[in-house]
Amino acid sequence: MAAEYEHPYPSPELAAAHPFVPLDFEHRSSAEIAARAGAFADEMDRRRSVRMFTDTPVDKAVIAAAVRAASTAPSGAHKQPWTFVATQAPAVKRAIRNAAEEEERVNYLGNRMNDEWQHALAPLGTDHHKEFLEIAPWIVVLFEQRYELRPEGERGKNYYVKESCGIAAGIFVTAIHTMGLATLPHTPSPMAFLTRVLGRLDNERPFVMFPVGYPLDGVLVPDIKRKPLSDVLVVVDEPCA
Ligand code: IYR
Repeated sequence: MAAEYEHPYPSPELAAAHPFVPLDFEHRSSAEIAARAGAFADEMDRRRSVRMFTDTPVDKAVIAAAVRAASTAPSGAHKQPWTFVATQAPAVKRAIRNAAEEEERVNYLGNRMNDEWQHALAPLGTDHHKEFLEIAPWIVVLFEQRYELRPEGERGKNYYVKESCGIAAGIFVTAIHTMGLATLPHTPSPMAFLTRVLGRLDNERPFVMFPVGYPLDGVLVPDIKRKPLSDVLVVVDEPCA
């Protein structure tokens, strides 16, 4: 079924001014689409945030592939406003763990998180101990680029930075799970120490960090349930107003 477009994209003027290429796309039968859709959702439903990793090494190439996947995320004006900073160096991981635990000690023990927040976290049992930051073979920190720093030093504007980085983070988590490793989106708060420890410039701000590795054998995870589809999907068939 070929829909008729009054305003085809790209317009001939646009195509004359900027390069366009044919979409690389594999057409599948609706049966295959349905099977893949269900299989993917089932696979993602097996993903869990993990807080106990082994120290088994993971190849740098595998981390690079996860970042390559994440960096395909759609972004505002295709600015790709992110930098993934990865480390497997024990001294760097130790510095990150120490600084994270210092901040979290204030959060948990110094009452920087209010009672409602601590209550919400109680079933997860998180606390200020972050040993996994030293034990997991890799820590990957996603920095958002608040503005673009061009090679000559001028600033360029980035757009929808948080949204873009959120999508990139989602693809990173998906890549790590799909390849057979585990991670935890971790946001020790505040995260400014990551800028210092990892030597980043002022245009970058830590967005989220990911310890990555193999889950410890027999690791337990909270027995949480996901919201039923009926709670998270609303299909609208008529305009409401
Ligand atoms: N950043 C803290 C607290 C924390 C907050 C939320 I919201 C979580 O879902 C989990 C933890 C920490 O990492 O412990």
